[in-house]
Amino acid sequence: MIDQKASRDVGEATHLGPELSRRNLLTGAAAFTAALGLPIPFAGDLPAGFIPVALAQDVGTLAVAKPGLTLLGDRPVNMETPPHLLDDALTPNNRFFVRNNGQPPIGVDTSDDAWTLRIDGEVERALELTITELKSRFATVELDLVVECGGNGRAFHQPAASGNQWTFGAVGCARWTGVRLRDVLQAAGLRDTAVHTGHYGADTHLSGDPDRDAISRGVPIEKALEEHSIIAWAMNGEPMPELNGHPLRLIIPGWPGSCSQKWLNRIWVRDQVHDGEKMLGTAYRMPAYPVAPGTRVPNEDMITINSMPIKSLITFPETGARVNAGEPMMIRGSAWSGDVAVESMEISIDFGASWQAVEMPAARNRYAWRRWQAQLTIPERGYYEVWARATDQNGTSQPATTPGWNPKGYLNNMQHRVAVFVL
Ligand SMILES: Nc1nc2c(c(=O)[nH]1)N[C@H]1C(S)=C(S)[C@@H](COP(=O)(O)O)O[C@H]1N2
Ligand SMILES: [Mo]
Repeated sequence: MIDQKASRDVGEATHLGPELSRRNLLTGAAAFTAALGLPIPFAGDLPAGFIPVALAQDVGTLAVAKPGLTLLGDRPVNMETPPHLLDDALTPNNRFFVRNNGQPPIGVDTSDDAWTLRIDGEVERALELTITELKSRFATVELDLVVECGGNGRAFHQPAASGNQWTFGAVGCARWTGVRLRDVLQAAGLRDTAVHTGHYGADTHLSGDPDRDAISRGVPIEKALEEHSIIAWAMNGEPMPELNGHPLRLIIPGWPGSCSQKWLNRIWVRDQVHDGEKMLGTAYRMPAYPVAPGTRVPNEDMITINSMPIKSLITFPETGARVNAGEPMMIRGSAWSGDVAVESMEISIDFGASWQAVEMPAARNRYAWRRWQAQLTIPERGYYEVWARATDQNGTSQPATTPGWNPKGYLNNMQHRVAVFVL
């Protein structure tokens, strides 16, 4: 199931070979269990120094917990979902991509009474809430929300941009259960000076230095108060996978996934734009003006990404599909966007020369992706491509190829194409 090239890259990237690199990552039965996604009934009998063979073999570590995902790296763990595995209205937990900047917390008590979230800074009264208190003090909401990494599509930037070489699959849509962030902020009482949030999680910096954060981003207070910004403890009706932030995370939909802090344990309400890890420099920032590919852009000309662009995927069929001429075939996919909602969806089978609108029912709530489908019959034998393009309510559509090169390769919302062999 695991992409062989991805597995090889893991070894190369760490210069240790798969076994050693995995040993760095995984220590103790709890970590093995998290990686495997299953309990190990005989864990106590596993000799010291042994790692489960399922993790030692040349399959991606942790990909055991998420079969079929492409492992981009294992320290930190990053894995994306091939588009054809995103063919559900709600992305199953074991198919939801993983983007880690540091090492997930291990050996920490994540029970509802033990885990705490602190709200402090520009508030009338700082709060320290357990998950039990979050659940009892605030109204529970259940929302279908997309999380997409700002670097999704980076792999297609030329010259190459450094960072994980995401293709199309650093995105998913799940049903999240939690409370509105605004309810919690209002319980703490926002002062007039509150302008921005700063998010903190329990994962650790790759260097092991406890004084450094793996990532600490934030959003303007208006976005934090938006009714779809939530603090979630469950994903598709189940506890979140460890890798996706168990036991508590933010979901700030429509904005880069990096705003949606995992393993959330503190929100610092700030009187200035948050300056935490990966808020400044080139991180999640774009040049303020279009630049020629490869240009060095001074830091003062970089602006932080907020709303994500209009985008869509073809999730069925898988690229390379074979069909018989004259036989009807289904085409399906998803469309989503940031703060400007999705308006319409079209597909093309003539390399973009002409487009036909497809059926796309409304989603359950704003910031969910919208599933679309069409039936196609291609009469003549040959090589075809299905191209898909979504348009938002401002009339902005997806470009045919990678738009606006930028130093870190963000915001690539080019059209998705799949190959279809008509026989
Ligand atoms: N604590 C913490 N939160 C985090 C991250 C992280 O490394 N640590 N990565 C962020 C980034 S860059 C993205 S794109 C999303 C990915 O969420 P997922 O791994 O559940 O798909 O989590 C965000 N939240
Ligand atoms: Mo990200």
